[in-house]
Order: sequence, then structure tokens, then C-alpha cells
Amino acid sequence: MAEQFEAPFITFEGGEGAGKSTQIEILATFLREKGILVETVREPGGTAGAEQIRDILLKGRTDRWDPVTEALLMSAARRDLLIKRIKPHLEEGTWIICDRHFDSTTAYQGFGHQIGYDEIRELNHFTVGSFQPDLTFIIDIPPQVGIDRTAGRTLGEDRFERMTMEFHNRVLEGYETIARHNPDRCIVVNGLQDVDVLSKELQAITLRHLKGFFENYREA
Ligand code: T5A
Repeated sequence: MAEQFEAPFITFEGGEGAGKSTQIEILATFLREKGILVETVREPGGTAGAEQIRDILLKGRTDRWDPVTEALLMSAARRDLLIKRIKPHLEEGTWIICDRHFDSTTAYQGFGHQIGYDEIRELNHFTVGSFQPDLTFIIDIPPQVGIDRTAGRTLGEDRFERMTMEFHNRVLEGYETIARHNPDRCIVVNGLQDVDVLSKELQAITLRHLKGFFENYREA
């Protein structure tokens, strides 16, 4: 049984440059215009400690970390964000939209680095217990299209973008598996659509899928 809060936890997933940050901002604005309190966070990151972990994960040589170490660092950052920001906000009734969560560890470390689905599922359970998203959007996009979209960034946080195309194709396969195993919470959408068309689709799905949360919010 998943841990339940009065406010929902929404996650966005997908390969590099799928359009998650763009869509998160639009969805957060849409919800705020309805009077809902919304916080947006990203992984890895979102707390002082998790941002430090982000820095060492996203910069440097592609082989800087062995896959298991990388999975543990992602999980350490996740745990810090969950305990210090996500759960306290949900307990207060603030909705959270998170740019990546444990499905990213399954897709990137489990499939991309081939640690394995079951192994990462155990790690994710150790990290967050029975906590899980109420709604997960998986933005589907061919890996090369997404990588091309992120070209020219200057932050130096491109360690994953520089991994091989085989790696990124396995990540995509990982997301297909995650969607198949979690049909109750995962919805796959086409990331090649125009930004505005996609944002309207995400709003409609959110209204439908989280209907109960909207009703609770109006009554509170
Ligand atoms: N990671 C993370 C793991 O390996 N394991 C884990 O457990 C976790 C949590 C994070 C990296 O860490 C890895 C995965 C990642 O490689 P990041 O820099 O935060 O690094 O990378 P991303 O999460 O991939 O974020 P990006 O900013 O690169 O991609 P987004 O947020 O999906 O895309 P966005 O919205 O910034 O858009 C990219 C560009 O495309 C345009 C935007 O304007 C922007 O220029 N765009 C569109 N163009 C055309 N059509 C559309 N529909 C568009 N939508 C956006």
C-alpha cells in the first residue's frame, strides 16, 4: 500500500531534453491559477546537500562513477530531498511536481547501465519505502532529438548527454518497461508535439487522473 497524503506528488520522466522542465513550469502555472499551492523540485538536487551531489554526478568524465556508486549517489540525493522538502510540503497540503524521481534511477542506472530492474527496485524501496508518485508523465522522444535540443548549454552538466547512443536507447527501453509495469500511475505522452498542444494534453490528464485531489482541495 502506497503512502498517502492530502496533496499529490506528480513526477515527470523521460530522456534528455524531452521537455520536462518546460512542461513542469506550464503545469505549475495552470494549477496555481486554480488557487492550488504548488512547489516544483528537481532531481538530483533541491536541497543544499543534494545540489552538491548533483554537481559531482552531472559533471566530469562519463566513467567518473561506477554504475552502482552512481545509483547510490542518486538515491542519497533523493532521500535528502524527500525528507527535507517533499514530505513536509505534502503534509501541509502543497502539491509537488518533481522533475525526475526513482523511475530515472530504474531507467538510467537499471537499464542504461544495466544494473537490472529488480536490483534498482530494491534500492528504490530502501530509499523511499512505500512512497510513490500519484501521477507520472513519461515524455517519449527519440534520444537523438532530445540530445540535439540540449546542445549548446554551458553549465557543464552534460555527463549523461555524453554517454553512448546505446546507453540512451536502453534508457528508452527502461521507460517502456516502467510504463508497462505501472499503468495506474504512468502515462506516456508524445514529446514531439508542439509545446502548447502537449501542455493542454497534460492539463486534461491531470484534471482527470487527480480528480479526487482537486475535490479535496475545493472542500478544504
Ligand atoms: N539521472 C537523474 C539519472 O541518471 N538517474 C537518476 O536517478 C536521476 C534523478 C539530470 C541527469 O541525471 C540523470 C538523468 C539526466 O541525464 P538534467 O540536466 O537535470 O540532468 O537533465 P534533464 O533532466 O534531462 O533535463 P533537461 O533540461 O536536459 O531536459 P528537459 O527538462 O526534459 O527539457 P527542457 O524542458 O529543458 O527542454 C529542452 C529544450 O527543448 C526545448 C526547450 O525550449 C529547451 O530548449 N523544448 C522543445 N522544443 C520543441 N518541442 C517541444 N515540445 C519542446 N519542449 C521543450
